[in-house]
Amino acid sequence: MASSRADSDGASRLAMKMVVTGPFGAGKTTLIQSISESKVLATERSVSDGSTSKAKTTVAMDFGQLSIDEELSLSLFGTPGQKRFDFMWDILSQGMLGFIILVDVADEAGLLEAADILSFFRERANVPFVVAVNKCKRGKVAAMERARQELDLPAHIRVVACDARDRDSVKGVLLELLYAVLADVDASLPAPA
Ligand SMILES: Nc1nc2c(ncn2[C@@H]2O[C@H](COP(=O)(O)OP(=O)(O)OP(=O)(O)O)[C@@H](O)[C@H]2O)c(=O)[nH]1
Ligand SMILES: [Mg+2]
Repeated sequence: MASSRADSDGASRLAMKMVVTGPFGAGKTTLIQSISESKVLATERSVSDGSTSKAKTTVAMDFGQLSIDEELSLSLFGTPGQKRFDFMWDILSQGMLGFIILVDVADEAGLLEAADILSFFRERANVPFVVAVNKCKRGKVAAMERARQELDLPAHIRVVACDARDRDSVKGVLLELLYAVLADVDASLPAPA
């Protein structure tokens, strides 16, 4: 599941694979760029169909890294948002220990897409996930409630508000996910004899 390797600072840490997914334009690449300690490998291309004011979109993946402590680091894989690249969703979901689904609740079409994306990833792996809502113009609480409702989330699933452009805010989301993954690992360990 997780693999050991040398980080960019030369330290050998256990890397936990986490995926950042969500609809087109939600802010996945931005989120990874805000938090990654290494230069983000981003495969972005010009948006070709003229249907949006956004200049670039992810066509394969984003990759960034973050060290947690001396022993642990996170490998962050961002997915493309557009469904036509969903073969990459499949590839990137392999071996993930958890995922973040980033949603802009003001984007109605994006909300519908988010429900499909969430089903896709939940079907691929039974791993913990956190729902992050950003661009909360009408307030964080309302945005979090909307996401919980539209994605039909059970009470134990964490929903957090964030600004994907802000490092500390993104750190908060990743910590939520990390706690959920560690709790999951803990729960699956056999009880002491
Ligand atoms: N206000 C605000 N803007 C954001 C936030 N996150 C991203 N943006 C902006 O939203 C736009 C899209 O961000 P991207 O990071 O390209 O979104 P993406 O999800 O990677 O997009 P695709 O790869 O095309 O699916 C950019 O102009 C960002 O600056 C946020 O939390 N708040
Ligand atoms: Mg992107």
